[in-house]
Amino acid sequence: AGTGLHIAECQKKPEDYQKVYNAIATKLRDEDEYDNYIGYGPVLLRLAWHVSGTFEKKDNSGGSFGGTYRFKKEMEDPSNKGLQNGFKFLSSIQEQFPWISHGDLYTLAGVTAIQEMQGPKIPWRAGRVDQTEDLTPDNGRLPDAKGDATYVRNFYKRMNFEDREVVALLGAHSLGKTHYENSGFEGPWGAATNVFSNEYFNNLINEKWEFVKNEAGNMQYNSDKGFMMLPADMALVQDPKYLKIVKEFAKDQDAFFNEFGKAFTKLIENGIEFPKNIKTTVFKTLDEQE
Ligand code: ZEM
Repeated sequence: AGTGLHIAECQKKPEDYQKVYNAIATKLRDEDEYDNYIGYGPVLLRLAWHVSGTFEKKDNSGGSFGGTYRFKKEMEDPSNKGLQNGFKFLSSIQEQFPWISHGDLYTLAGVTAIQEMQGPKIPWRAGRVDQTEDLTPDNGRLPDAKGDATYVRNFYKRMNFEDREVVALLGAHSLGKTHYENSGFEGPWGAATNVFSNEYFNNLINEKWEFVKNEAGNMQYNSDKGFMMLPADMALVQDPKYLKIVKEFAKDQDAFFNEFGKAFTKLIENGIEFPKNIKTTVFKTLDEQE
């Protein structure tokens, strides 16, 4: 069902959102033992991507605006397995700042995670408005890890992304790991699982990959250093147009950070119209405030 125009509304000031940022960032530091000391950064980033990645441009349904992840159907989407940990992490933040909408909270948490893991600055705008449960998108809108290059390219057309943006967004896979219990895949993509970098692109082209059946019966690429790639990751080296961009980002971290920042902002704002009175906020990291 079409859901019409999504126009952002916002009464708060940038300082109010910086307070939310700081509360999330402080909790990230305090609860650093999560997932064998990876911390909550990666799972919060994945949550922000999945609440946004349901967007369908044809009828402007899904996406981050309505905060519908909080409803059972979306939270229990098999594609969202494991993200409940991010949701639980945010429940105390939601209690502390009851005025923030769910869509604003999820996307702001993703921005906080990226910046606190030393990633690029992500300009952020407030004003998403909670929608009712009937507007929760159906399951099945998030991408399949088994997809090839044609699948990945086609998938991201639904959200208006082109090759360079897609390759940049997938660079987030240098963070965190896959877990059997969530996705049927296992292992990290690289060594630095909670520091934002272009390691993913270097590993894609430099590691020796072997395509093997894992213990859950799924095919994944493993390297002798203990890293992994999903079939959808390997699509980026199998397709010549993607490969060219992978090579560029492997050499040039600034180019990657720059493209990732733009693409991520687009991802979390897809389908939303922001009136002129809503200012863009660039948050200070905790380090910058010390
Ligand atoms: Zn992911 N992703 N992703 N991704 N992702 C996983 C984990 C993480 C795909 C995918 O199948 C999977 C983007 C795009 C795509 C992150 C960020 C972003 C996992 C493992 C899978 C299977 C889940 C598990 O087992 O816990 C596919 C097919 C994608 C596109 C084609 C984009 C875009 C992202 C952000 C911009 C992150 C940070 C993780 C790690 C989560 C964690 O808990 O460690």
